[in-house]
Amino acid sequence: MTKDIGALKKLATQIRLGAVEAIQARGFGHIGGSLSVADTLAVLYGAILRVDPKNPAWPERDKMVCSKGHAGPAIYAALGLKGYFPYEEILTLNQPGTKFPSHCDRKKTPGVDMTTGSLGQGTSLAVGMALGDRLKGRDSRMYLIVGDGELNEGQPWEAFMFAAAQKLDNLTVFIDWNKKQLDGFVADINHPRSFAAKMEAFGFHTQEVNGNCVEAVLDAVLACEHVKGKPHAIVLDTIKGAGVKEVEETFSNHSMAPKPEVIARWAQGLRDEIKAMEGGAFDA
Ligand SMILES: Cc1ncc(C[n+]2csc(CCOP(=O)(O)OP(=O)(O)O)c2C)c(N)n1
Ligand SMILES: [Mg+2]
Repeated sequence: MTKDIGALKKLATQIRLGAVEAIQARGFGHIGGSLSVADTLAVLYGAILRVDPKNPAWPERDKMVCSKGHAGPAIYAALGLKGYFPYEEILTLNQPGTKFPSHCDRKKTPGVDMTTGSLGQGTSLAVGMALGDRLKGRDSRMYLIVGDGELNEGQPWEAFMFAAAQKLDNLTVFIDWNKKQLDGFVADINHPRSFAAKMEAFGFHTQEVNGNCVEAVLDAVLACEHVKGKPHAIVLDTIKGAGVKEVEETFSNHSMAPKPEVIARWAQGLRDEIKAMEGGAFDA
């Protein structure tokens, strides 16, 4: 665990590389929404989560639910780097018999706390898990990641209202505001207006930060520790595809099947970036 910003930046790039390599091995995958959350995953797995990779089911652990379950490739990279399983296994992404399906599955992957993929549902599950931890008297925190397009669904808003009514201050919701969903811009499909204003109105302690800056995300997560009696919302202002310029600049970057030589170039670019960085969250 580290609060060293350089180490967390490196970890975020390693997570990006893992997601890209896993998708490269399969030939296609959900690249845009995997890359946009890499910085948040680096902060969580590098600096925040009290977890034990040798004992993934430790009841007192902090939990992480990625309700936008299609970001599996980034989650698997983070878990592999954290030591839940040999990192190279993520290269079996979405192959028959794999432990790493395209969407997160808690019965298949050590370290995945909840099965997700049917958008909206992970929110209620995470809120229920956070309430369960409180009822059991556990000192565990729940970190929930939702997509901005996912918030087209009604279910998250029921869950958020309930979380605030229950004063679930052990819950932090990240909204990955990457401005795009599967088939276009969120603002063109079902304009959400301000997520921050909505979460505030729902009774959340709310912050909006640059979600592709590990320092900003870390500060926001740490600030939550000082606010009691309310659940927390962190709106992550991100870029879909963040960290791989050609993906950022591709309009349809939700799921991509790049030519082998193209994705090999993206992976090499990330490897070069990592090589140029000092230290690392898990190198210490
Ligand atoms: C209930 C449900 N409807 C539709 C889908 C298909 N689907 C998968 S990802 C996606 C778009 C999600 O957009 P967003 O939440 O913004 O994700 P991100 O931009 O982070 O990839 C859709 C419609 C689904 N998985 N679940
Ligand atoms: Mg989105």
